[in-house]
Amino acid sequence: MALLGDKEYFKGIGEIKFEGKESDNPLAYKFYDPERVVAGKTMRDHFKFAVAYWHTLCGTGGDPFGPGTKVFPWSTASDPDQAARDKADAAFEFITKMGFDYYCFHDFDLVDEADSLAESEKRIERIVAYLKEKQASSGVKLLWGTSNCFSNPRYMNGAASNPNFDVVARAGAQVKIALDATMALEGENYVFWGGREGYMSLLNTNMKLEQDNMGRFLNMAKDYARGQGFQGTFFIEPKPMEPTKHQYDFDAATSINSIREYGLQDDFKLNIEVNHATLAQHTFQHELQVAANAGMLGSIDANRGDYQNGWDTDQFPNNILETTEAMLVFLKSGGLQGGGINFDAKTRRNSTDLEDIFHAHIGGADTFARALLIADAVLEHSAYEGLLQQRYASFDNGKGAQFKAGKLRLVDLYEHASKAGEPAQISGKQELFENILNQYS
Ligand code: XUL
Ligand code: CO
Repeated sequence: MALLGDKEYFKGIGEIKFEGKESDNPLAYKFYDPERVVAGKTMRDHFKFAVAYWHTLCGTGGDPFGPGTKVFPWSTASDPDQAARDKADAAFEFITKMGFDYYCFHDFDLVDEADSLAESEKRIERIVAYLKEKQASSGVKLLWGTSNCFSNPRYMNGAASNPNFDVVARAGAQVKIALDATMALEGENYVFWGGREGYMSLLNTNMKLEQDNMGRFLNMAKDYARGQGFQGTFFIEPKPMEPTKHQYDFDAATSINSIREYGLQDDFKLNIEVNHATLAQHTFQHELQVAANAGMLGSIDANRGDYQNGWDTDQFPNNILETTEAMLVFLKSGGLQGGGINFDAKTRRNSTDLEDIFHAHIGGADTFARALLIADAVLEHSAYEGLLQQRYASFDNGKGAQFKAGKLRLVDLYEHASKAGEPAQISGKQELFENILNQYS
């Protein structure tokens, strides 16, 4: 076993501390105060912030029009095991300096995939042993692991939903290895994001067979992990499209239906991503609410889209009002079930200083912290909850309460309406609701 690395990658940057809104230090938190208690819990425990290995340690800014622009000092070794250890050293230095407690990975973010399955598995086992030591010495934990069953060309027609059983089996082998790695590192959850699980054209697709195969596949993965003693939660991460034209886990409602259809409701919840919500023509808060209503609000992939672009730009969160509306749902539904807030976001292609990664994560954490404070104040001190209750007051007593309790028949509605006459016009007062959010911001 190689010695744990002692090289410093982010020189000149120390631990990021909370200094408050008045601080002019760009490398300090203005709102994220980890130990501050809000609504009965510390900010640290509410959020469980995590760093996404794939963007922060691996993503050098390549796009369809040009190669990466970022030169990462941890990506110089030609030996894959050495490169993986260097990357892990940089990851843990960064996470620790941010004061975060968690990270998330895909299998082949940790180490490059080898030519054979057997050698890939060995590489993963070696880096997992190294990460285990890094976790033990730093206290940093694994929020979730996942497998990348979308980048390798073998998955061009899908992974679990591939029309060829050999590819389905290969994806199964990969998921088994990724589950083993996640369990060895005491990962708290495991994610399935089906980047290639969907179709480009219905003409060449047997949708029913593909979806049933995915259901079988997820059950096999769950049964295997449970058999090995895994107690964490499995998450489906919905996304409507990109890279496929139509992904099967389109949005929260679609994914909840599949979870129930395939009998996975006791083990699976959702990982809601902001930019995936907006690509599905929903708001982030809508997707959170749909998940919460089903008791399946498991985790969040934090980022933001762009109002003008129709693709997954994965920018760091900075929209206070959008995040405040999300935090209202978050607080009212009792937070996340098992998961945390993973910054599935990348710095822009021309943000090429190592320091920019710190600015990005500081901004993301501060956005959530500020939004949480605003949402808490709105719930505790404003007229918001009263106004919302008032809007539904007709179900609190009389016939409305009987209806809500399931005690009326259609003819009872007929009789009530016949006596009551034309219903009074009642304003929805949207502008007033919006003003309250603004007032507490
Ligand atoms: C892709 C995406 C993935 C998942 C994990 O849009 O969000 O990074 O979070 O596979
Ligand atoms: Co994501």
